[in-house]
Amino acid sequence: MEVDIWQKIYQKNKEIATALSEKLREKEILCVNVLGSPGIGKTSCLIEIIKRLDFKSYVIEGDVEADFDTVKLQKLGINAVQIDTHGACHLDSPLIEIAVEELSPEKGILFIENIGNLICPAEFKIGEHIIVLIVSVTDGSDKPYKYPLAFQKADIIILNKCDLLPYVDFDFDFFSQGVRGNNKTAPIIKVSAKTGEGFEDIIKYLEKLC
Ligand SMILES: Nc1nc2c(ncn2[C@@H]2O[C@H](COP(=O)(O)OP(=O)(O)OP(=O)(O)O)[C@@H](O)[C@H]2O)c(=O)[nH]1
Ligand SMILES: [Mg+2]
Repeated sequence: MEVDIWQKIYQKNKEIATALSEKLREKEILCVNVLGSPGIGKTSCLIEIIKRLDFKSYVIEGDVEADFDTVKLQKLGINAVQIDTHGACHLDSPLIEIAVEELSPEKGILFIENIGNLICPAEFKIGEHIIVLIVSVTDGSDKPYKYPLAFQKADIIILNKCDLLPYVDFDFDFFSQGVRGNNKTAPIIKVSAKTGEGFEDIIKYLEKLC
């Protein structure tokens, strides 16, 4: 019985996500689901990406509580809305449907910063066309081995905080072997949202999809 209810929830979420993704595609909006652990620089990377993009950008910010990230983006003139889940560890497609209505995005790119977590957000489709996974050199190089699903689902992997490489033990070869064990194709792009290094390749990648 319990399994049945979960299957129904997953199925309903998937149906809404598929319809939303089609609707956004029809409006020529690329929907990007941004995954990553808490504090690895999701919002900082989004700011660096959006300021370099030629396309109109929108952000749906997901957090458990608080709206600091949305306020930060709005102060920079970025069109952003906040979803607080008040405890839930991932966003789902009915929540995104409501936020999209509030944002009323036009042709361009809609980024959705999912809840900081490497597990549940990877399990729920939310209307995205692509998944961007952001990881940080401060997380340690073993994350692809410990949290395989997020790495399997990623279309592109951004390795952030590379300015800190001289100060942390991060083994890039071990990390990339772990990524390739899960995902043969996603590009791995090294960046620093602090220095702005590395973002050109992400812009090229996204602009090709628009
Ligand atoms: N040194 C360094 N610090 C960074 C970099 N990117 C982000 N930070 C810092 O890391 C902290 C967290 O950055 P955020 O962008 O808020 O991270 P987040 O993943 O959006 O965090 P949550 O939304 O709370 O999960 C802030 O103090 C940033 O200034 C980077 O490339 N290098
Ligand atoms: Mg954030």
